[in-house]
Amino acid sequence: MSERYDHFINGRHTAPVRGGYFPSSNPATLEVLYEAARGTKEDVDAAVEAAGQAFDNPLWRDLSATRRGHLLRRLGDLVVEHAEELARMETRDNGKLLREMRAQLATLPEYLYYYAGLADKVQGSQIPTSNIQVLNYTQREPLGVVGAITPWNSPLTLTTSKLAPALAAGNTLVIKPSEYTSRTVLRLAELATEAGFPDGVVNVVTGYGAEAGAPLVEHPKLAKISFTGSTATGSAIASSAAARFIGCTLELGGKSPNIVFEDANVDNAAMGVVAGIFAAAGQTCIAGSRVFAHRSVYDELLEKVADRARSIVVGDPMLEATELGPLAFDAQQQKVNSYVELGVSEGATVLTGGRRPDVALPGYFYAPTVLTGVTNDMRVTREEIFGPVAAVMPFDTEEEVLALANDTQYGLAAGVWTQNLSRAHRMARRLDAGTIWVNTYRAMSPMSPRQGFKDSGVGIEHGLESMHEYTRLKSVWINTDEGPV
Ligand code: TXE
Repeated sequence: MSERYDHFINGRHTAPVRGGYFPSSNPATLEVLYEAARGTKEDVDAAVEAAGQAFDNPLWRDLSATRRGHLLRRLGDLVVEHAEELARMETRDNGKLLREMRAQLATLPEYLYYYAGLADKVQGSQIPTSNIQVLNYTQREPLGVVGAITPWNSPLTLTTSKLAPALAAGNTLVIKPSEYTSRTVLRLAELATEAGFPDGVVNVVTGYGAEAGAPLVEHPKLAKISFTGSTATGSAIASSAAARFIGCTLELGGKSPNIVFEDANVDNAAMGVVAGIFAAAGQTCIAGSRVFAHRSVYDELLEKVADRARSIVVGDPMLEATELGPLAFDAQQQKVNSYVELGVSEGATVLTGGRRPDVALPGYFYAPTVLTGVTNDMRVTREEIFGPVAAVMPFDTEEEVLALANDTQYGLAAGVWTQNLSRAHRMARRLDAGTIWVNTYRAMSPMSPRQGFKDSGVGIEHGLESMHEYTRLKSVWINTDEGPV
């Protein structure tokens, strides 16, 4: 009998009102790991109610911002203390490499410490209006109950990117993690209680998108929704939020270009291309899935990337030697495979990969795949595959590659490999994406704001700017004179 986990509402493990549970399994071994509560509207109502009461509770409402920061710092310390436990838990849940998870757990506390430090530095200002008798100042206030809906590819990091600024700003939270990865987010909520956050400040309702996510988005008492996931679901959430005039922050899909110029260090670029697309088995929103190589270095780059792709050790994500784990679930494997087949039917050539590799474990493994003979107008270069599939295309001029790189519905990130400083700046200016990397890929910090352009998102995550996403601005006018003004 596998373990069973309830919702976490008002500081307590809470059984689902309708009594349902659903299984969650290990994508490497296919064994059922645990059952999680199958949340419904009734559970969401209870969680939002608890979060609403916690928001009005003087224990939280009147806590100084400095003290809120202190609680976040304690949560960061607890994450450090439980790092190995959390890393193993998440690897079992979504198949991410244990060593990748250990690296994530090394930086995760930084998010909590960073926003802990910002908590008491978000302030308003005094405005020098033309009427000197009137004092006008602004203040930033928390919004209220924030809903956070998060995906399965990096549950802890992507949830913390929302939780840390939302709590630092004084809000309360109801989190709906992905149905594929409930466990670590539940554990994070337990640790928040252990850190001293009052009951009801952090709540988690587990379950499916339509059954638990949708009622959360539609809840009339929700002040804001923050979502990371697919562009299709994000669009539905944005419509619902807009209809009720509540704010939403959306971090959505991508089809990021990774561009290698003729003046690049090709060895470094090849490593950057490999890390860009094969890290986390390509299941990252920032995956560099469209690789553009200048025709003069195209063959050399392709050979280096394909050689490395063939040598990548695919297998058990728990093992130190493994370089690529499984895809996170069945539908992901089917999706990746059907995109590769579609590419071939559109005229692409599979240079390497394109199949399940020989791995003793029964899980959803997929070999690192390189497609050539593709053009920027095929579905494999336009739609997010979300798997270890790189489409490599040659180009001749800077103008041409700029046009190709920007010719996409997405605008999350872009990589540029060049040793020409002017070109680096020119590309950074003209690429239509929220994050630009030059001679590196994937660099990230809680301090550095990230915005998805075009269909890749709305609003900003990370950095000081993200704090503002979780506050509202009030303007106060006070007559400082005895008489009327
Ligand atoms: O996404 P969903 P899925 C992309 C990626 C992937 C595809 C499908 O291409 O292959 O999306 O993944 C909740 N109301 N990304 O199906 O549906 C759901 O329960 C409210 C890119 O997992 O967007 C989960 O918690 N919530 C991405 C979360 O939304 C709903 C990361 C994400 O699920 C809902 C993940 C609804 N109607 C997938 N329907 C990235 N940007 O990194 C679903 N959910």
